[in-house]
Amino acid sequence: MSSETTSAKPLSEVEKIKAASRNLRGGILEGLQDTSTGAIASADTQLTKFHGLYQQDDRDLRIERRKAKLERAFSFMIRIRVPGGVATPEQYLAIDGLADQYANGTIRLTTRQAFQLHGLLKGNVKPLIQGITKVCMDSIAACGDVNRNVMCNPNPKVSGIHGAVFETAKAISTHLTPKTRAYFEIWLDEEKVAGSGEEEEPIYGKTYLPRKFKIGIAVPPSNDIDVFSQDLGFIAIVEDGKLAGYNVVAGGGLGKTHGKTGTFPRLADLIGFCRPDQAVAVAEAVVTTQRDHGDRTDRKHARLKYTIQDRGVDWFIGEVESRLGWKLEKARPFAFETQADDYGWHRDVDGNWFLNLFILSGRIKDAGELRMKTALREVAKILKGDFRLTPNQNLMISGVTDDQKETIQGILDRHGVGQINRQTGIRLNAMACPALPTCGLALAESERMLPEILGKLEEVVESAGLRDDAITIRSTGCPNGCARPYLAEIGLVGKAPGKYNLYLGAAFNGTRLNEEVAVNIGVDEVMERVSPLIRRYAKERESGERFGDFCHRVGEVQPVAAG
Ligand code: SRM
Ligand code: SF4
Repeated sequence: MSSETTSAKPLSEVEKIKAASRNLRGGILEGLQDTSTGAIASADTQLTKFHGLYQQDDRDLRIERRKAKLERAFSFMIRIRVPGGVATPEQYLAIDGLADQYANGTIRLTTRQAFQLHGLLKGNVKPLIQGITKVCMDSIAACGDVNRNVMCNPNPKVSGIHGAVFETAKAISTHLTPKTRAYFEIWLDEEKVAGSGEEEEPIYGKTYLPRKFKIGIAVPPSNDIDVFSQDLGFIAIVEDGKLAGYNVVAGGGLGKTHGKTGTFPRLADLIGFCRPDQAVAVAEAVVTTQRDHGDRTDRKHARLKYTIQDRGVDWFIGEVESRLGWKLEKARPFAFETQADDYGWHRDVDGNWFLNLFILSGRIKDAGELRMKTALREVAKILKGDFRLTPNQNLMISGVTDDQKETIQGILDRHGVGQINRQTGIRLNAMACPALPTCGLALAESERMLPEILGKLEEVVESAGLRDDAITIRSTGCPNGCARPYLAEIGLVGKAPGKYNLYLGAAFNGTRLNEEVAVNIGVDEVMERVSPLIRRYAKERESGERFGDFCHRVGEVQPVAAG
C-alpha cells in the first residue's frame, strides 16, 4: 500500500490520542494521583512514551497475580537521553543512586547509547525525573513519535573529527527536541503556560511524527552506530585531515512483524553530501518530509523507510531539496571496516587514556564475583574524564590521566571485572535486547537466554581455534529488532517461548543485511545449524574473511538488498 493512497483510510488510534493530548499532556497528571492502581489510563501510556516512560508489568508474575485476582505488577521503564552517548561522572553517579533508590537497582546501557532504568513504581517516577534533572539530564523524546537520542561514534577525543561530529549530534538533538512544556509541568511542577497545550511545535506540529524517528552519525572506518539502520544517517567525510562534511543516508529501519510480509528491515539509501554547517537543516528537511508524507493510518507502515520504499528515492530527494532550497552534493567515497567496539586501553589525542569495557547486554549490576555496578560507582567517584556509552551496549571510561590509569584498573580488578575484555571474540561481539520479563512485546527470552547460547558457542569456537575471532551475534525476543539482529553475522529473533528464527550472513561492517535460514527452532537446533558452519569457517576461510562473508561465499545464504 502506498503512503500516497492512505489519506482515505482512517487515522490510527495513536494519531487521535496525540491530537487530543494538548501537546502531550493528556491525563498523565491525574493518572499519577490515582493511588488505587499501579497503572495509568491506556491512552496516556501512549503519551508517556514522549516523556521517556513506558508502562510495563513483570511478565514473570502475570499468572500468579491473575490467580490471586490481583492486577498486573505494573511499573515503569524510563529511558534517559544521552546525546552522542557522553555522560559526566556526576551524571553517572546520580543514575547509579537513583537506580537503587527508585528502580530495580540495575542500569541498562541501550543499543542507542541511552540509560534505561526498569521497575519504577508509579509514585517513584516523579522523584526520579527530578533527580536526573538535578544533573542536567532528561528523558524528553527518548521515546515516542519524535526524533530519539541522536547516536554518534562515542569517541570524540580520538581525533578532532570526533569532537566536531559530536557537536553536530548535539546540535541536531537540540534542534529536534519538542518544544512542549508538558514534561516540565507534569514532572517538574513548572507553572502551567497560559492556555496549556497551545505552545508552538514549529517542527512537529500538533500530532508530531507518524512514528518514531532515529538519527545517527558514523565516523568511518567505524560503523558502530549501524548507520544504514537509521531513518537518517550521516557519514563523516574527512579530507586533508579535516571534516569536509557528511554523506547523507535515509530510510533505514529494522522492525518487522512475523507473518506480515509488507513489513521488513531496510538499509538506508545514500542520497548525497552536505557540509557540516548544513546538517541541522538537512535533518529538519528530512523530518518534515516524513511528518507530511508518512503513513498515519497504519503504524506498521509508518516509518520513513516505507515512505521512501513506496514513493521512490528520487521523489524523496526532490522533496528534501525543495524544502532546503538547495541541492545536496554528490556523495563522496567512504569505507567502513567494522561495527565492533575496540576493547581495552587506548590513548586519546590529548594524551589521556580511555578504556572500552565490555558489558554483557549493557546490564550494569553486581552478580556474584562480578561487581560491575560497584566498580563503576567507585570509578565515577574519582574519574576526572567522562563516561561514553557505545552503540554496542558497552561503556568507555574516558579522559583518564596517566596517574589515574593504574588506580582505575585496580578498582576494576578488585571488583572482579578487570579482565572482562579477555573473553571470547564471539561473546565480546554479542548483543541482546531485554525481552522478558519487562518488555510487553517479547515472544521469547533474549537477555536471559544469551548466556546459555554463548556458553555453547564458546565451546565450538574454542575447539575450532577461533577463540579470539570476532563474530557478531545478536538476539531479540521478537522481530522488532531492538538489538539490530538483522545486521549481525548470526541473528536470533524470538518467535515463541524457546523458539527463534535464525539469520546468517550480515556484513561485519554493517553494510549488508543477513538472511533468514531457519524458523521456529530451539537453541539446540540453532547449535546444530551453526556449529558445523563455524568449524568449516575455521578450516576453509580465506585470509581476513569474516564469518558473514564466508556464509555467502560457500552458498549458505544469498545476498539480501533491502529486506
Ligand atoms: Fe526498541 C519497542 C527496547 C532499540 C525497534 N524497544 C521497544 C520497547 C520500548 C517495547 C515497547 O514498545 O513496549 C522495548 C522496551 C524493552 C524494555 O523492557 O526495556 C525496546 N529498543 C529497546 C532497547 C532498550 C534495546 C536494547 O537492548 O538496548 C533499545 C533502546 C534504544 C534507545 O536508547 O532509544 C532499543 N528498538 C531499538 C532498535 C535499534 C536502534 O534503534 O538502533 C530498533 C531497530 C531499529 C528501528 O527502529 O528500526 C528498535 N523497538 C523497536 C520497535 C520496532 C519499530 C518498527 O519500526 O517496527 C519497537 C516496537 C514499536 O515501535 O512498535 C520497539
Ligand atoms: Fe522487546 Fe522485541 Fe524490542 Fe526485544 S526486540 S526489547 S522483545 S520489542
